[in-house]
Amino acid sequence: MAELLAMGEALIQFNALTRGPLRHVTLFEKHVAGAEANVAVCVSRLGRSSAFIGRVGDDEFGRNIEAWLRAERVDTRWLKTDPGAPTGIYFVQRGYPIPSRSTMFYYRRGSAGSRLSPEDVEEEAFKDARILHFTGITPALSQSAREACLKALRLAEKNGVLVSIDTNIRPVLWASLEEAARVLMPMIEKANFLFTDPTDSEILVGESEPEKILEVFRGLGIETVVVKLGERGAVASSGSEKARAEAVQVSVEDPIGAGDGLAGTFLACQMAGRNLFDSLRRATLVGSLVTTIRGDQEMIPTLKDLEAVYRYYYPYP
Ligand code: KDG
Repeated sequence: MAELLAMGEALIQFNALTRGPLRHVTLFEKHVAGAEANVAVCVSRLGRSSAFIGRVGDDEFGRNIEAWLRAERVDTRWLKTDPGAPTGIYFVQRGYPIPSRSTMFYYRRGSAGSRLSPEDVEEEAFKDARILHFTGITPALSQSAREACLKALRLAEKNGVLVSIDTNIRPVLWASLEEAARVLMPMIEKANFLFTDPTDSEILVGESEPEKILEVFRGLGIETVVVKLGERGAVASSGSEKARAEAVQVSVEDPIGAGDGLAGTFLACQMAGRNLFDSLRRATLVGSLVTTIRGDQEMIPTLKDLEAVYRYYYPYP
């Protein structure tokens, strides 16, 4: 049985091979992505076990996702094939209009993944799990996906499974930012691990200053809060400890997926018993590595390679 249950929509990403506005791009590269799938793969590559709860279409992209997750040793027994809708896809535009940023264009409305529903969330999955993880994307997919999240939270509580939420607010998936806050806050209050950033925190609690963000969410009773700060690294607070980690300087090809690499690495390190600082520094490092190539998952290291790259950047204990 899996230690980490990730629940959400796995997608096929078409990443522009050249930078600039998509209307001038002729070649795209295909990747498996989706925030929660990224975390499931990350945790598995770092030597912990993970499973993915979700739906894909009965089509080539659905088969691509399932085969990829299996190859990454992610347990797919809870990944359903839905013949009634296609697998969701999206395109990545790189370096335009902001040179160091990417933009996502979704083609996923009514997708199989968005039809996730409470019946897909089975109690058996929670029996031996340690952490349930989803992001603010999953409850934004549809009413049934939102209900699936609520059921998962109930089952996590009943079975003593910790809850990890990454706020990941994707404004185009919500009717309004107020709706995002109204739906997400009651879920976030049940989290044991929270990953967020200044933009999302401003929407959720009206705070964008990292120390204040830690204070506000810790004040809601969340044990461990991590604030992702992009090129500035990350800060975290847990119990009576606080930690800060700088991002390492790398050449950015595509920053999408960095936050999932960070969250997955942090959770894998915590499951391995690492302390807050060691977990945060490795997590921030993987976040930086993910930005160096196209695709969300390909640069996530194995445990052995993580330690090698860690020693390279931090040679002195
Ligand atoms: O965090 C990266 C994800 O945003 C990307 O893979 C696509 O899951 C995705 C989404 O819904 O935005």
